[in-house]
Amino acid sequence: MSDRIDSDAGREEAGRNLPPLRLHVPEPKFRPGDSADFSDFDIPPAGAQARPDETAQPAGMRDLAYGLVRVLDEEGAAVGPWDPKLPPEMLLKMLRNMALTRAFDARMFRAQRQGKTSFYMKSTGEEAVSIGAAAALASDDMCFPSYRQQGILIARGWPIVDMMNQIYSNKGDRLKGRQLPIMYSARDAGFFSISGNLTTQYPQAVGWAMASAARGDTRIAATWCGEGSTAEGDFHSACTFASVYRAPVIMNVVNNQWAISSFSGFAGAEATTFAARAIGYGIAGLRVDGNDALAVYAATRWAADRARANAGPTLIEHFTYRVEGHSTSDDPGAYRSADEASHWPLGDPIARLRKHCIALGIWDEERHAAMDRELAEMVRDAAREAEKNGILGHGLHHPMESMFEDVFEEMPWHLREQQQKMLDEWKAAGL
Ligand SMILES: Cc1ncc(C[n+]2csc(CCOP(=O)(O)OP(=O)(O)O)c2C)c(N)n1
Ligand SMILES: [Mg+2]
Repeated sequence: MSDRIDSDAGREEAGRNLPPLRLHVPEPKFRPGDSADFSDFDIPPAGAQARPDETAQPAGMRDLAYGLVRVLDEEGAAVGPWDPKLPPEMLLKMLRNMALTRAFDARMFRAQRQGKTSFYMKSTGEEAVSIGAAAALASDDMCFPSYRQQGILIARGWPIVDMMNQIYSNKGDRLKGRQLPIMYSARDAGFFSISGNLTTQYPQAVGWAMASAARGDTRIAATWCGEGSTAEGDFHSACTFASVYRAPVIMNVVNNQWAISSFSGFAGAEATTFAARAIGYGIAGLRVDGNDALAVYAATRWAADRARANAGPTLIEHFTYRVEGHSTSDDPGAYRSADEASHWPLGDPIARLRKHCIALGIWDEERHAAMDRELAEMVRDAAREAEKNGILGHGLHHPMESMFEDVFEEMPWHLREQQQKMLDEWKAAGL
């Protein structure tokens, strides 16, 4: 009792000379009108990071959570211990899948502007994150993506017409217009239904991975969220479960610097890296150049091998940049410098892999230009095909009354009543 009185008195005494408490409110370095300058970024040269054994203890690899695993150097050469030494056909496949993802994004963005769909989200500048990972995972590993990993579906050969049908919410949409455009779900592609509620996929992925291990299966799970989403509680509970049970899961944080209009500082980037979140949980943490498809591949492969060896989960931060707006509903010109994308020091992921392929003598500018033309035509043809099934506002959607179906095996009386009421009201309104 007397101790408490003493310490209270001491605080009152000291308080007279203390400055008022205040909060630190992060502020991005550049705002509209500023010219962006990233010259103070600490970017280690390609090949500089050590590559520990896949089964190494997390405590021995802390540096990797603060560095940047990079394979492609400025000249387009693949260097250092993380070079995955991929065969030419695989490099070209990854290059093509990244270019296809970009062509798909361009077409669907335009479709939204033309009023054919209500919503779209591009992944421009972040294509290496999903394409590099998809190439490194086994085709039956289970993916729990966020809304910016459409590249995984593309890399797994999912029909782009099917993706477009979902975006158009038309009669060809397997999800019957019940999901926001781009919130795909493709069980056969090992692509879990995307949820708009940020980071819910994290505990789901860890739970799936735990179930896979509990059954003695060999498949692992991988999940993705944005850097802003790491502020969600779900991120942290997922890390705890993954760490405790050494779940066979890869947890990817795509640090594209922005969470709609909030810069990464609001999720903690001023204090430390996102990969360093792993350290507190005793999880292996890798920080990777997310615009280097080979680094993404190598890190994912390392983490997948680790998970398959029962050596535990890995948290990978992909350091990248969101080149376009958050979604078609966003105007980044209102909150960030227009300069940022062009000054981004880690370049463009497609241009970097193209340069590598050209340096290897397996590719050239002419073939690349021809491929871009071919992919644009392919995407245009697919869009025409999908549009035959309907576009926004043209009535070619699943019957409205079907919205009451598929929740219960047998529709309960109150839903049947509501369904009938809706149909009666429409009839009365002459619809
Ligand atoms: C639980 C929850 N909170 C807020 C939102 C609104 N919201 C949608 S996307 C987004 C930003 C997410 O940013 P980040 O995690 O960095 O991913 P990015 O969009 O950059 O890929 C926010 C705040 C939401 N969908 N769900
Ligand atoms: Mg982000």
